[in-house]
Amino acid sequence: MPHGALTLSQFILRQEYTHPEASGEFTSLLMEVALAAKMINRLVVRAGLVDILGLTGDENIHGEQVQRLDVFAHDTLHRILGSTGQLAVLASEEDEGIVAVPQGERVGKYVVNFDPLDGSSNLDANVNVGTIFSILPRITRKGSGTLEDCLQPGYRQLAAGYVMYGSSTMLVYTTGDGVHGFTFEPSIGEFMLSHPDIRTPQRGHIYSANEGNYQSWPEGIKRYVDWLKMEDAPSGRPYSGRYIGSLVADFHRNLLYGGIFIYPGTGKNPRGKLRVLYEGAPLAFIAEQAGGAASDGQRRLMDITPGSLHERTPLYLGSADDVRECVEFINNRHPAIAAERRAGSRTA
Ligand code: AHM
Ligand code: MG
Repeated sequence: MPHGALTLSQFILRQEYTHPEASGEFTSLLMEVALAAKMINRLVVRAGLVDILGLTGDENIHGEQVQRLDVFAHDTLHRILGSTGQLAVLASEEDEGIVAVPQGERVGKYVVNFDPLDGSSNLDANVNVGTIFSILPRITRKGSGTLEDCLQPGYRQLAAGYVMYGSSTMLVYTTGDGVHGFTFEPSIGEFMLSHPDIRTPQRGHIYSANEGNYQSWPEGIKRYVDWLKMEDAPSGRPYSGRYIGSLVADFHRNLLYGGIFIYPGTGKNPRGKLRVLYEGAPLAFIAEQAGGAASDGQRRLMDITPGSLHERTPLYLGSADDVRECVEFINNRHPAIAAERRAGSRTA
């Protein structure tokens, strides 16, 4: 169906119209996320000018203290979302504990967990970075929200999304009714619907992993990635390796083209590097809504209830067939392993 030139706010309002269960409060919360994204984008696109103009660093030209971009992103989201009156509590990668939100007369109904600027170590090289967010209903009933409100499994998410800042800045989100992508048009300051109802291919031909960690990967992952590199035209192997090292950018490319993102436990990070609450769960929700899948190797990622805010998880994320096969390798039950065993016993 042609969608014409729809802005994010027009699109969200139409969704509200066709899905009366979506409350106006919730809609405005999404709009506030978009507003914060525009403010973060404004600084991120100038990151290369830091040394010349002193936009971030220790002091700006006026002698004022200025912030690192990831701290700026955190503060912007905190300030904007915190003032909506709709939130019980926030959690952010940039803060050890939960982030309190002032409660007005009405009790805030929602919780937002976010990674304000993921991949920020890539900023100096002008590589895409992103904001990831996850919106949950609160569990506690009154007063300020608590840790319990933040520590919910991914399947309870009401919405999740990311903003990718780069050559063009995009906001991609789901409320459980498909995945929709918007491209920022700077001249009018609006996110425009550019990717309605994104579907990820059932199987891709790309794997994304930091192969520098190969030696300390679990055996199953080593075998899986070795297998992906073997020539086999019917199954589309060998796969192409593509790894930016910036989760939102790697995920976004694979969402559009198909493929699998792999970050297992390593020697340095035995439980994986990425965090359940504000990296794994929101991207898992988007992947599933686009027809893909996400797992920690044993469980559906969205079923994990983290025990702490910054809990890490192994992450296998992307096209459904690829994630399924990866999990089969991890658990020693992929048909290729059985075939290898049979071949081995014949030659023994
Ligand atoms: P960060 O939250 O400190 O920015 O780290 C997260 C980033 C992800 O964007 C990316 O997928 C991953 O770290 C890359 O890790 P590595 O450099 O170990 O490959
Ligand atoms: Mg991060």
